[in-house]
Amino acid sequence: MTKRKLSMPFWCVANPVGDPFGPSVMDRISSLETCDLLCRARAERLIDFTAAHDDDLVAWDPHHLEDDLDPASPASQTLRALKEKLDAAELPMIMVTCGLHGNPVFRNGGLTNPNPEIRLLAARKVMRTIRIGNSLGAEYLTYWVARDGFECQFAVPWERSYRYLVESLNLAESYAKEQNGSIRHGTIEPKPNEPRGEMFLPTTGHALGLIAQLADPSFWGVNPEILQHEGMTNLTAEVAVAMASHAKKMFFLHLGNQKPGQFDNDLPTLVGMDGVKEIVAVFWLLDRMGWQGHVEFDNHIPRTDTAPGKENSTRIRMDFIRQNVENYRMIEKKSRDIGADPELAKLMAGLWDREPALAKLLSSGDAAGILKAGVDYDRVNGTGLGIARLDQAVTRRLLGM
Ligand code: GLO
Ligand code: MG
Repeated sequence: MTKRKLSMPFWCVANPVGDPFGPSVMDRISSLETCDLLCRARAERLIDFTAAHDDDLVAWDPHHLEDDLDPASPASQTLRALKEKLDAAELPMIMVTCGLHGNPVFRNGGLTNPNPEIRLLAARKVMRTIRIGNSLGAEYLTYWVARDGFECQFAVPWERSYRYLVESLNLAESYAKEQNGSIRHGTIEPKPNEPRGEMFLPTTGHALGLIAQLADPSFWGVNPEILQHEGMTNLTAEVAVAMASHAKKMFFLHLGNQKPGQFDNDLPTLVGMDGVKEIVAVFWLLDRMGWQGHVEFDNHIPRTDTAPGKENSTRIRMDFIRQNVENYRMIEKKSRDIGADPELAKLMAGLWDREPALAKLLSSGDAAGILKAGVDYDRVNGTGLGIARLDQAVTRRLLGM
């Protein structure tokens, strides 16, 4: 099986890592400096792609909403310099996403903001992001639900909010097609809460449900963020990725680590209290399902591991990229070893591959045949399954024993 392709976004590497209780520790770096670090990671063959918010690349000036169309603007100049660096390093920008969470004007939402003036600003910012993405060769436009949400339920025009979401995503899709550039698909990234108390697309299931209401569902897919976003409300990543991948809607995924039920931990891959078994299971099942997409890291350096100063700024950030990749490759190896293990395969077959003729009959939908088939209820009901033995055998391999 080939190694999965990996993407490291600008925002993860540039993040100077503050939290709501304390300021950033790391020195801030510019988009061109971030690009240099990513190009180094490409030269070391760590990553295959990168991704960015519009804001990670160039500042947004609400008084010049189409500054990217002026070749002499600072934004255009920076974008050209970034493109040169990425091209020289052979590092494709695979995804762009519009930051609708940072600028304070979007504090009550972007696409669903009840104020049409702010929705107009959001629409123009998304359109500019599409043009920026095309200029850099991006394939995907991602919509993360961000501040489209609420804290007070009576402050939401419920009969309009999902319409606003549908209209805005339809506009993004039709504008992307009209531009006829490199962006060919959109993805929706759900999240239950943070930065808002509640968000309009809390889970992968909600995002898939919304896609069915859009003008061109074939344009849209999802990029669940695991283990973080589903895990924050104690849902399991396995279910999210299996359902999205079964629907052929999981174009890529976001990866990091999370203790279930907590705030958005955004810990690097495999780092932290929990999640080893779950994440190995995710990639084991995605291999079983034949999922072909790429993995994009979405996490940040733990604040404990940051330090100020120029030399730290480069070394710690490069180490962060390396650790994410090394840890992902550990998961990839372990999940594939588990998938290829003959003893486990036998235990699984014992659970799944009983009565093949009957399984075939049920799949056929042949109602008359199904009505005629017999089952020995007492025998079936009188047999325990031994699932704990299978689980123990997996755990033994995870612990390397
Ligand atoms: C935050 C999200 C965020 C998005 C990014 C891309 O919780 O994971 O990082 O992935 O804005 O749209
Ligand atoms: Mg994410």
